[in-house]
Amino acid sequence: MSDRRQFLKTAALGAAAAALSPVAGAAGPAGVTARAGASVRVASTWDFGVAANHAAWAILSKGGHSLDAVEAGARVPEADIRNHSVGKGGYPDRDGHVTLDASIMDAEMNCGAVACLEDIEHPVSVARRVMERTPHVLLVGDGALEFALQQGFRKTSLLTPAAEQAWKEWLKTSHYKPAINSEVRDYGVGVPGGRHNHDTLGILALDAHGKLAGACTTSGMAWKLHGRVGDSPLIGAGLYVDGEVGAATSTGVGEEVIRNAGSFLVVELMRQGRSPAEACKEAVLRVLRRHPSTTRDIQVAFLAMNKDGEVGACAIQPGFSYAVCDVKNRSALIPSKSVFGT
Ligand code: SD4
Repeated sequence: MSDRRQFLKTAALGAAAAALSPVAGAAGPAGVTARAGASVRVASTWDFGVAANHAAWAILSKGGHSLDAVEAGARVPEADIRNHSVGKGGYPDRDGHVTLDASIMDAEMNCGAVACLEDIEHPVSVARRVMERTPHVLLVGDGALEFALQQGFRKTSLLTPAAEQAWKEWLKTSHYKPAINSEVRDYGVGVPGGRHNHDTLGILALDAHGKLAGACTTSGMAWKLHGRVGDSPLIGAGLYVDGEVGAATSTGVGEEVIRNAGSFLVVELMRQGRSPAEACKEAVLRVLRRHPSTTRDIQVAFLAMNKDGEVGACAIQPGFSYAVCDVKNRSALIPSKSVFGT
């Protein structure tokens, strides 16, 4: 834990300046020249976003497309069984089912999503197939599974022994109590505390062709009611991309993001001239203002990137961090500003 804190601190010091502003006339990676004023860059939510960014950067750095990059990035935590909030290894719902939500969107309003998908390890890739191979945007439950199998995805059990054990522990009390920033305490440190809530990988990228894309993937809230769908697969809530303006994604308690159309709001605020950080802050304040008594004790955070590659974020509570990767710094992990804290 202390190593992680130290890393976060030093990475932030070294990276903040480079990562947060666009590089004027940036030379793109691998000989591809980026649009003047734009920065080829990928940003992801939470500390597990660092590894996701590396996978995305492997594509962006060769001049590849942002849509491929965000899909590749999202697949990293989806396959990591130590991560109990995304993909395989995610904590199940109240009935013991691991149900996954994911979405993907490009700069031209093409988008696809799946919700409450079971037995498929990479929901983000199914979401992309929905986008590219159907006339629809969102498939749910059994229909999404049937579609995934038709598309050649293989069925696999998502409930790992560790997640099953945690669920059985929870069943002893069956007391659902969301905890703030559970992954900060839970992920990678083997401490069972904080497992009563979940979070999400949201990833945004700008490629050397000047194109934005985003993806969002999660196993949703632990111990949720079967069939509960959060913000992550809902275009405009957990993810929104407008190639003329910017992209946004969210993490935290999805219900609050849905009722405020959070990611759409962040993009619209950027359209009105706000920076990514300002837009995220205003969206967080909107969540807080609407329901002050219920939202002050939960976590909701937004991460945004504008069309020039400038990145910003804001959260209700301290503890949210986001990872930024670009040509200058591949592993920056930046503590987000928050309303109740730094
Ligand atoms: C959701 N935002 O499903 C996602 C992840 C989560 O608490 O559960 N956050 O609401």
